[in-house]
Amino acid sequence: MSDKNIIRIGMVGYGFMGRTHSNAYNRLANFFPDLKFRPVLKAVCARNKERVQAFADQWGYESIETDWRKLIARDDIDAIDICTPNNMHAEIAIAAAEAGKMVLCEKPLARTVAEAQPMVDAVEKAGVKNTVWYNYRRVPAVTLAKNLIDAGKLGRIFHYRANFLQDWTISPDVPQGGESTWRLDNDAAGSGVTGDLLAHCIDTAMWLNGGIKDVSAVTETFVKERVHTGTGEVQKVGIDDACIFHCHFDNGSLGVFESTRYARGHKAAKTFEINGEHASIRWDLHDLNRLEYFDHRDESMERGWRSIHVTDGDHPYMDKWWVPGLSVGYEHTFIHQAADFFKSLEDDSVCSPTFKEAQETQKVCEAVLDSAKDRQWKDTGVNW
Ligand code: SOE
Repeated sequence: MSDKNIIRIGMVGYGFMGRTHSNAYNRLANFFPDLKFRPVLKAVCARNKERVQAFADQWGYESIETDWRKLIARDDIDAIDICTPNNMHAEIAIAAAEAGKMVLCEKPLARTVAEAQPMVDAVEKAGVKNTVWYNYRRVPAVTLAKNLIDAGKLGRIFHYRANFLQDWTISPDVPQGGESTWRLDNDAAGSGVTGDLLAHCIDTAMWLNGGIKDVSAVTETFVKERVHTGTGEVQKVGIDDACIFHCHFDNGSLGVFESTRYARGHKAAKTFEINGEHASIRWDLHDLNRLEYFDHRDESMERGWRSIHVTDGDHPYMDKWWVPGLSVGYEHTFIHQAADFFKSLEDDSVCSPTFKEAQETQKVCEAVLDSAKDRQWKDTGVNW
């Protein structure tokens, strides 16, 4: 393989998402051998030299940087992958695009719509490939749901229901700020469950069921004060701990969404159910290889919920993995997104969601937070 088929990755950040993305790059050539381009883990960047070196050694990065500007300035880097807390996304993405690098950004794109705008402008002006890691689209069963909907199997859609429930912030002793708890710090994250968890549900929902037109939401912050890891001070909590909203989709269907980090017993209960005129589908992250499907057109004696184990070779992405009946997991969703990104380089297509598409999700998140604050319905302004 010639050098021009190598995409040299420079990653910023090395937390949980840094691991998922690094794993995806490492697995890609083994499982998607037909791709023309392949990644090389050129450098990883974070402030703490010892820790970033340990990460580089563990995941196979050739070098490290402790200043992301130096990483971007390197001429042996083709693509910048951003795995930092949300408040760093914009500055890094804009600088990377201006330097002519491709940009892959962990979700959510930014903290606000306004912060996302110059990011969209920068990648579009530079004409660089870009994508946002909304990985759950790439669960084979979720992609199968998309294929069934697009094939018209459900008919007119009436209802869309989605949840993303966790329970890891119930204790008031969980601090905010810092490396592992920045998601609780409004300055770093931009919001709580809305930007972190509902953003996933909204991205999946609009991909499956089209644009969300308007929303009415409630949010709650159950723990009002927490210690900040960095300063040691007790601070007011600015994030939403829980959020529930309902909405109208452009296609006339109604949506109900709930997310919380206070649902004791739930670690990552991400689910959706869609009810159409002819058929319904539902999916649950805890059983991610399964898509449940009910078709009213079946013979009445046989009619009922079918449980499709999405592991056949002709199911989305599954020809790349094992043999029928053997499952894939969470990490594969990132490998699939990396594969789709590398494919988009080959055929000069886009790898959805692009920055521009992810900004539409940002619009819904913002309308949700505004609605909860003002206790009013809000138009999202989404253009899907
Ligand atoms: C939060 O706990 C979190 O890690 C999110 O940040 C991820 O995006 C989600 O996929 C799993 O939960």
